[in-house]
Amino acid sequence: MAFYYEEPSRTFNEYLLVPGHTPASCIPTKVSLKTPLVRYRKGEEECPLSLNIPMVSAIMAAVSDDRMAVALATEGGLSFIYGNQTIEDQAAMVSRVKQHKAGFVVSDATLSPDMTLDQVLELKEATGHSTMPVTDDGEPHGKLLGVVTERDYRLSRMSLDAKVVDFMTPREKLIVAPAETSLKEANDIIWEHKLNSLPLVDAEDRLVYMTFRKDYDSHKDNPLEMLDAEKRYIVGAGINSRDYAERVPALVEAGADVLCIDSSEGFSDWQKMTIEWVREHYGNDVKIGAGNVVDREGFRFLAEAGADFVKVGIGGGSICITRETKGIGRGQATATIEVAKARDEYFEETGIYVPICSDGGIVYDHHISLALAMGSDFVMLGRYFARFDESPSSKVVVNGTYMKEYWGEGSARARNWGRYDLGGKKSLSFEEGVDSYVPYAGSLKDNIAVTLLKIRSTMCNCGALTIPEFRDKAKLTVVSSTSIVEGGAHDVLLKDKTPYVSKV
Ligand code: RVP
Repeated sequence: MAFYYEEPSRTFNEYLLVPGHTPASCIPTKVSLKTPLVRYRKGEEECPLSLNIPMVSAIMAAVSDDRMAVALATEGGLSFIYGNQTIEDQAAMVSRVKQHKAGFVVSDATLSPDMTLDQVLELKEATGHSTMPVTDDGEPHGKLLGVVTERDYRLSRMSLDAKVVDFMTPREKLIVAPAETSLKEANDIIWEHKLNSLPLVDAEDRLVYMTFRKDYDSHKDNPLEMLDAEKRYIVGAGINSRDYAERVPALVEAGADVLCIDSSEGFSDWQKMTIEWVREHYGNDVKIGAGNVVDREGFRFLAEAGADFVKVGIGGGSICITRETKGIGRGQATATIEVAKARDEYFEETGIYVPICSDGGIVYDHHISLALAMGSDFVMLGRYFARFDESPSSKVVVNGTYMKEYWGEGSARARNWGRYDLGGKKSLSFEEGVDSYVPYAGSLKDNIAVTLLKIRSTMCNCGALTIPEFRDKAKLTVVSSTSIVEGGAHDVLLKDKTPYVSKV
């Protein structure tokens, strides 16, 4: 006979936090949102890789490319570059993120000496950069021959056919610094010589990085940046359980800091085999998360298989129709609560803490707080990030309003059938996701600042300054459907009738 759960499975919207005592010392600016990303022996060692904010962006073509990865790592989170693309393209995206050192830029507007003024203007228009290094081969790491800025050409007097070599500021007139120069030293040189930029070169005079006056300031403004030992941004990448023997080496070579098996349902031998392959070839050096699961058994299976973190959630994603098409899934809150208990139980037994990530179904900012209170170490979001300038999808006008496109990995548009693969030869597929629009919301930086302030404020309402403390102190209550109505604006005539589009 089938097993029946006694309680219905619930979503985040059915819960509220009951505030606790807030000591005077407990204020939002003092809250730390640092949280472990990968397994470790808690109490005995430091977690080898932690997030500075508990948010990662979804492994989706509409969400996580290299641009998103840099923007989110700057704020203290992490992106998993989507895997539904060729191995070469995905590795190239990872490598582009790793080439960004905080405050140091690999030039993406490099000129060769025989280019024309017309081409300079075109590149300026395309990249938005007006300072362009000139190298012998026009590549970002070629031999440095000069620099072109707006001060080097006069459009009213010069022919558009003029060659770069004839109007650039040549190498001998440039102030440069060695590649090992620290950001602080570079900034001192910039100030001392009243420069706007400073090229860093290696012993053969090849260009390594450009540093700009403004980048030092922005680096100082981002104290939570996720950086590796060489001050490069930390980045993750999605993999599948089919081509890992080729994909994983390419991603590791490109510098991915953490991998995650991307599958709609992860309680399977395919995931175990993928993790085992990684352990056999890389030991514990390569970090790999797995999922998704929604119960204790699923968690145990992946934790015992060696997963570095476990993702939780089936069918809760905003673009996901898995529950409708296949009838599998579980309310996201219930799944998170049960898997968090399983994680704690596993820790009690083994001394090993395997972080969990609640993935999908975050609609409001306070859902993130609820997920953390319920035991999630961090959350994965798709819709949330898809709305920002930095997401790879197009911005379009729909009925007079700016929207961004957002489609599921199981939609006909993505055709990421591998994510839903259950082995065997596949001749027929069906959709488990939709293609949609989400309201355009502006820059990631501005939005995430508000989201994080709300999370920190909620934590203070519960008297907590850290995520573990929040989890220990949280008191959660299920709310009735009528009290959900009471929670919104009610029994008043709203002056502003525009729908509340900035739902996060
Ligand atoms: P959301 O943040 O609610 O938009 O959900 C994002 C999550 O939805 C992803 O991290 C992934 O787990 C899931 N997803 C992605 N594509 C699809 C689909 O097409 N069904 N689902």
